[in-house]
Amino acid sequence: MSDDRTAVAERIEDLRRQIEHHNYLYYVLDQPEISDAEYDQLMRELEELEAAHPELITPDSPTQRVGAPPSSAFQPVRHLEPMFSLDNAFSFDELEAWRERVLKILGRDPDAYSCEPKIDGLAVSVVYERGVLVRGATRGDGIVGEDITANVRTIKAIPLRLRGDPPAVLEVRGEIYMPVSAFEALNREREERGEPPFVNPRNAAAGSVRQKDPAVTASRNLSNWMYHLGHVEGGPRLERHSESLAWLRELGLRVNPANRTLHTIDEIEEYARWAEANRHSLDYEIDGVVIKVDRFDDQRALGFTARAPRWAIAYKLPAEEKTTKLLSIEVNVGRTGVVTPYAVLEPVFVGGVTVTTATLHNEREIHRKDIRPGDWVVVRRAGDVIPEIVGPVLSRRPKGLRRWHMPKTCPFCGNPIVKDEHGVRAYCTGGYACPSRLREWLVYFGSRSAMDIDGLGYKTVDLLMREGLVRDPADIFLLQPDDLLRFEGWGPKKVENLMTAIAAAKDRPLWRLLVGLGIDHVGPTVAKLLARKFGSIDDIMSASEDELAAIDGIGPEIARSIVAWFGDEENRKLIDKLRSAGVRMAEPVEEVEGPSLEGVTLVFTGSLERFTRDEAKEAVEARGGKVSSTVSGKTTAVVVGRDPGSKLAKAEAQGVPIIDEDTFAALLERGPEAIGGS
Ligand code: 3B8
Repeated sequence: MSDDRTAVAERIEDLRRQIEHHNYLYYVLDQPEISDAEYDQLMRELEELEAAHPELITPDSPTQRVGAPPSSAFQPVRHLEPMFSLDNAFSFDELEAWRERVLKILGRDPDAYSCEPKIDGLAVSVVYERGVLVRGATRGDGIVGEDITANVRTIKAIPLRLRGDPPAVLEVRGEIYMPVSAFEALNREREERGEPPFVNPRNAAAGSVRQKDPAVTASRNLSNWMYHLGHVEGGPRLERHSESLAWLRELGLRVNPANRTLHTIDEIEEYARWAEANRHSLDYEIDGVVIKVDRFDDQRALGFTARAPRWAIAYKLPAEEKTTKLLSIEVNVGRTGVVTPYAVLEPVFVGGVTVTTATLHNEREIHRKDIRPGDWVVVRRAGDVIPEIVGPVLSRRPKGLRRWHMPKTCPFCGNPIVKDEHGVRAYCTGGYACPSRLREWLVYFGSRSAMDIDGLGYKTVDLLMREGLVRDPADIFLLQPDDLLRFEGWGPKKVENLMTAIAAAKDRPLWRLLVGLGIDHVGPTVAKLLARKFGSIDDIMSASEDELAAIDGIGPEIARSIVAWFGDEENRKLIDKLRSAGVRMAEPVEEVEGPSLEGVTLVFTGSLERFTRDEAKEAVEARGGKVSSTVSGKTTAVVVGRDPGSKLAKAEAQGVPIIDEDTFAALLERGPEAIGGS
């Protein structure tokens, strides 16, 4: 290596060490010593040097967190040691019963317990080899988890390289979680874009970790606490769990500073009370407290049951409930016209948030629980964002409260409200004229699950409706830059972005338009079935209920809803208007995914695990291949599934190649070369 290159390599290594050190100060110790700008400067210098010397890039470089391309599936990985879960105690009585069992097995009380907040996140196992992160995995079934290495690498709270003197192999377990603040920010963004919010931080964390594209995981501000030493080769001799936590911390891993080593059951119960009282001042959600026997030799003596260690227990905190006053019951009109009642509450702090409203589902539910406007009600937030009304406090009911009834007319458009055949769901009959329905519909139309028009959130929709620019989804495509440029805050750049997004949406696949139409029961799955089967809006529109219901995955109720939607004059006008606005109304001629199977003829016998017969046939034909029902000299191969029929014997007799399902899947992926053909 030339002197120059040696100098560059040294500088690169120096930068990496500095960046790791500042990550540690920031994420683990919570004591940054440099500004964000200075940190960015170090990263930039490293990125530039690596760009100039790509041969010096290593996977453990801090620039390489988002490296792997999106993968189609998570590979199974076997854990180095089984990953157990914890048994629960739901009361101090049950906690004391656990301690009695421990006492009985050990013949004495443990001299110390480790008490830890029980993080409500996603359990993860991370493996370091000679200090370098090589693998991240979910718990899975405890024996085999899913390989989420690419996504774990994007979480800055988890170091890519350990500090100090790492052992040859270290498997460490902990929880990936989404800080409450990050969760709230993420949901605000999602709502603004018209996307459904995550129900709680744990779902948000799990959803973020299970992303196919690591770049999405990277954008989610996930964090981590490590709490368990798994398989180790090398390293110091440790006698206690509390020592192992201190060691993990020295290695640069995040270990919760709220963990305590305590000695008596009274201290443990005090700790649990502390956790219950303070759970909402933490920036992570907890659902309990974990108590572990501290000494490793005691842990070994106690061992495991089939599913959990006997040396640890999770004391679960109860879901929080509060009493407040139900001020009134109001209604919302959703994108399909469904009218949903909700409770307006005297603000109450429960489950870490101030609650002012709660959904009430429908009128029947309100009567079943006998909830009346003016009641005192019990509100519960069980880890969910949307709080629930448990029921009224009848002993405190003021005199003369009347039962609530669904209004006869829509409060937004004045049109009649009607009930469905079961008398449960209520609908606004205002159609396109109902501003509440239109607002929700437009946001949904532009959302990522439908036409994916970036920038068409509530704020923009409200403006467009207020100014009378948009009265139905088709109007979106008629917008002109000048319509928008006159509004405050709408500069040329912002206008251009929205116009570009709208223009791109004209050419979305058919299923996205179908979803956007907001037909009851037609979400992405059903829409894709329809698009694949019919290929155009016109063919779907002219299909009968029977034809629709004959499709695998579409039942009579969905079929009825589709026919009813297209039977509505106003809806058909919308379709025409979308068409004239240049919105795609048919699938493009099917583009062949993967290699060509031209000239290949397959015969199937027996049942496949991953494909129905129709799917298998479709996959072959989409690639230009043929499927035949009889084995002949023209047969390229016979695909044999479970319980094959006589075609197998026939193939054997004629010397036709026989392949299994895996080979068939490989054939779809890689073409004839997968079976040695060309
Ligand atoms: C053994 C120890 C499972 C766990 C454990 O905060 C075991 O320790 C476990 F088999 O699931 N969510 C914690 C948390 C979870 C576990 C744990 N410690 N602090 C948690």
